[in-house]
Amino acid sequence: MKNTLAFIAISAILLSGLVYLPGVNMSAYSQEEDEPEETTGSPVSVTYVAVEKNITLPDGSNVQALTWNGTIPGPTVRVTQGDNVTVTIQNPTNASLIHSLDSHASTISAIPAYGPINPGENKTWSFIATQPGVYKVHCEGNGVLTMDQHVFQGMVSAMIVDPANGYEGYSTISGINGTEIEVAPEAKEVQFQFSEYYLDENGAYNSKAMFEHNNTSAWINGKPFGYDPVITKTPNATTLNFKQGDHVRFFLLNHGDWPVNFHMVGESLDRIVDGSTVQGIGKQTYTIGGSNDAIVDIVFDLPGVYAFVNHDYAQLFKGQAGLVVVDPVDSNSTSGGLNITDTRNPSNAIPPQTGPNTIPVDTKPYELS
Ligand SMILES: [Cu+2]
Repeated sequence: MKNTLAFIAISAILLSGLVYLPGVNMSAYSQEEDEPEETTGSPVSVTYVAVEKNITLPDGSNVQALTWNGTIPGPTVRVTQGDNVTVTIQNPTNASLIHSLDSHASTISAIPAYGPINPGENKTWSFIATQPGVYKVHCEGNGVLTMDQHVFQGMVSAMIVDPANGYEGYSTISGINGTEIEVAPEAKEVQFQFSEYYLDENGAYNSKAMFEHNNTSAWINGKPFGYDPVITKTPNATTLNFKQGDHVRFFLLNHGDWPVNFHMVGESLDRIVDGSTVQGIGKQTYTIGGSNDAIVDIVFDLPGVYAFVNHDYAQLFKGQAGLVVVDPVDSNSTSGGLNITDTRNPSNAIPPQTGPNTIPVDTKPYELS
């Protein structure tokens, strides 16, 4: 009861916008009066539109979805460290709910920037993308009230901030002889966003299940088992496809409540960058907590079939698992042996814009919309 009262009190304060901290001049935090920060980066404009719609999951079940721009997850935005990003949020007149937007890439006062936007209203604010990483973008509902519902019904997306000097300069130590090695900055790139669904039989949000951490399913880029046409035989699933010797950079972002213990069955995580720091070389698994991210580089030395999983068995078997197929450089293809005829990569796993060290790959449409 105490907790409930505290929650209501905090929510009421946030809703009213009347936050008073003793000894702090709150008017100094008004974003409207601030001089723009100086930056040598480029101006970038991005628009998020709140779209409320029904979405069908691969198993045929319905989600009464809340989305940014009509897909789960919403559009990935890619900027460079130092860029001046202007965000516009539109809540259309036909929307039924108040929405709002919180970008973890921004360091600005949460109030008023992330505050409620009524149907028929817009909001615009700007920030400098100061730190590289893979950042969560999400709805905060109405002054954080119902934020959980909006996040778990799909209102999340990613903002990748590339380092100003690209993905170079991360020197590492070889596990065999202890000498310093460099991982080449150029790589094929993949984004995996992780989260959970908490649904009733009609696809509506089940808050009781969320508070009990009892998710209906777990997803990568919106789809439970969306990259596994082989083991689970998920309808319309598609693998990721690479060539022997490819260096692949995985941008990982966890929107969910459960941690993601990221593991690539059959490979080691050759380099893990967390924030601006190398946190591991040749590790088996890296744990990404709720609303956290990491960038993992893997070189696929041998052809074969590999599985990326959340090595939490409950979440793995609820949908956070998929396959990577690596074809040999020059002999019979592995993908052909699995009857995979279209080896282009799914569009929702490949960042839509290239970065400073991107090796582009062919994609095929694969959104959840
Ligand atoms: Cu919302």
